[in-house]
Amino acid sequence: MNRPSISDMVGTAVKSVVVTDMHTHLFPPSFARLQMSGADRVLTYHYLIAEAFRTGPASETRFWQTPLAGQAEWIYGRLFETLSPLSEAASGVLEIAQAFAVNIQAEGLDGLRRALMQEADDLYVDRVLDLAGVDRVVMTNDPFDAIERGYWQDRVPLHPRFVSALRLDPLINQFDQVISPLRSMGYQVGPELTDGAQTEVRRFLEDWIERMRPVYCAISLADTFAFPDAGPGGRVLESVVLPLCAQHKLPLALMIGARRQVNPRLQAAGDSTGKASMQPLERLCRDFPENKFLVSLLSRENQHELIVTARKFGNLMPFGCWWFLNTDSLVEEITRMRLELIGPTFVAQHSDARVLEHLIYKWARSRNVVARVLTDKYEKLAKFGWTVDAKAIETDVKALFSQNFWDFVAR
Ligand code: HDL
Ligand code: ZN
Repeated sequence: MNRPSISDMVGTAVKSVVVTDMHTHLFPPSFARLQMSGADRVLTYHYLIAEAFRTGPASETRFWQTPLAGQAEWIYGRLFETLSPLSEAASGVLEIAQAFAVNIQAEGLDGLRRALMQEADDLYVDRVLDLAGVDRVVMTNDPFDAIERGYWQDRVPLHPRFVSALRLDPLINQFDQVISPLRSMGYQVGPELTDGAQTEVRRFLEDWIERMRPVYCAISLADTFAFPDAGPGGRVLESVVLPLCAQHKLPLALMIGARRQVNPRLQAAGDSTGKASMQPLERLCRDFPENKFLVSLLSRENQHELIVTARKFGNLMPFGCWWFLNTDSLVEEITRMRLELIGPTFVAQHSDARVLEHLIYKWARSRNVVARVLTDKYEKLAKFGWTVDAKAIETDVKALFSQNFWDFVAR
């Protein structure tokens, strides 16, 4: 078993594995006002907005007042015409263009506009998911978003390759701001989190679990997340969300380390990262053994200790290389660490895609990096006399890109 033959087997398995993308911000075409696709959406990805504002003086106010097409043209000028598109997100635009046979240097942004579909229909969605080798995408569904809430209440049809996840950020992080929307939806809650109010919050969650049928519940949390916490969010988490998730056998995804709006002028592009303590996570995994936790941390400095924590708790499933960590070099570093410390027992990646066509470059990159790392690891097994065969590699690769997730969320 030499390296080239191992590399071929790994490459084939990783290239052909059908991925479950277990955390995205994508919506199906039936959620028309929230669904994002097309060249102008690709170019105005908030990652690219942040990068474009580094290329010289510019007014954020004027940018936000500019219509979408103008925003895209400005970003294109700054990131593709003045300098080379060397960043992960900028080069991702080239990979999307290439997938649609667009020579963007020759055809420019209009060439991409002609090739991509701004108002995606189900056929286009299937085409892009197939191009990316993605079977199903898990959404981020926020019942506190009035537009999204309307689609669910109207029972609009859901494309079969879109799966729901119930996002709870406002309830846990801004409880005072959800009191009014909850009351307007008919739930008797007030500023005091009385037993009665907790019962009503639980009824609210039961109703949305029934409506959305989520595969997990999710919360993003700041680097300063503490547990237990005497504030309303901490009490809702401990007294309502955890028991409810346990009862429904719903994992809770904890995405920790997001420092929101460090630069508000950049809006969605204005968030940053911070190193979190592992202790709240240890307490949750230890003291709530009947709960399951999907966990992703945003700080590079947290990655090793997350994996060590995962070695301590089987109800902790590390997932993905989140947001600022989704770059070739950091996906490689994190995937190596994970394989070396917990073997193929984690969810290798999620895309966090906001725009449909993002799936194409985000998954192509992750496949390449994971294949490179796995080849090294299988070559080592062969060196120690282990028979490395295609079937075993396929099983491991499927586990990393899909099966570990579905096994973990199975009820
Ligand atoms: O909170 C989250 O789910 C993050 O992924 C944010 O949406 C972030 O803006 C993002 O898009 N990261 O990729
Ligand atoms: Zn996200």
